[in-house]
Amino acid sequence: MVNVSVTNRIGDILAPYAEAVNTAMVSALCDEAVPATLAEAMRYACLNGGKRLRPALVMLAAETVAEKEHWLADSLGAAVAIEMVHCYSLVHDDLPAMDDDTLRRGRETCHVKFGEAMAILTGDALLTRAFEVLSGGFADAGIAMKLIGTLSAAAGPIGMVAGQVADMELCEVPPGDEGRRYIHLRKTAALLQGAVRMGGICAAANEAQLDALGEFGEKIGLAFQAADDLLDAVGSAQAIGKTPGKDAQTGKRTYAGELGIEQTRQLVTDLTDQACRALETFGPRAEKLRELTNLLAKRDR
Ligand code: GRG
Repeated sequence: MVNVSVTNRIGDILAPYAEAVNTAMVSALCDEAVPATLAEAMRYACLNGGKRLRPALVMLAAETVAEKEHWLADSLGAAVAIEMVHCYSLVHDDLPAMDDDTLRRGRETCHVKFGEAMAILTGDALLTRAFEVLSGGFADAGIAMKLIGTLSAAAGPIGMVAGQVADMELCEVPPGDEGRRYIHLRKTAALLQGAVRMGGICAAANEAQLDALGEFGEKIGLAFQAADDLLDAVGSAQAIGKTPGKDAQTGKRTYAGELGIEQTRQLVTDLTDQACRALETFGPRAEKLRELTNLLAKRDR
């Protein structure tokens, strides 16, 4: 059953960030020099109802570090860039050679709509444009460099790509808790952790603040994945906008599959508490981030 009040409240918190990011993405994806079909496929992959969680985390983290009227504008380039990377990862993850899925965000996956070659190139184009946005989007070149370093580490061969390689059993992964943690820290948590660290960088956070955000990002990332596993195990295609039960069918190393539903629910609660504790150093300024974290533990999409 859909938990309307949780979904609505998450929507209320994310809405102003999502709106700003959607508008900025439309202009970042509107470039007459890009071949028409590629441009259409890039827009299809990005402007299609994602929650915009990662960009919201960038901007919420910036607000958590320091009070300033214009954080939304000052961290927007970082927010757009990380959402482009996320959208690329979804397009590539859905490909026949990877998860081979036909449904994403409630509609046909990019390769079903545009063909496999165009979907591969769409992912390539989104990934590279993300770094173009970062390199040109900040008056302070030092901040741009730190953002580029953080996003490439989170998304690349020690981050999300490593997680995907492990998830697809293309490298050796230890059995049990250790292996599962290895996969999910990289496949999912790395980008969420990258998001909050990028927000901290935009707000000129000090090392201790970046560490606290990093700890928060790791815990929320693992909680998010465990909650996603629960949705895959018990959710409906209509609610989650993708094919449910896929993980079990394909023998994926999921929390729900390996720990069972009840233990996974408890894990989501524990990781959510740990994430909120990591924010203590920010006091009341972290309230919105804490509320979102608690709501995400109960999400149903
Ligand atoms: C192809 C390098 C490469 C990596 C793919 C993102 C990913 C790694 C795989 C997708 C499958 C999956 C379940 C990943 C875990 C991360 C996750 C829960 C993604 C979905 O994120 P949401 O719920 O999606 O924020 P929306 O559509 O709302 O943006």
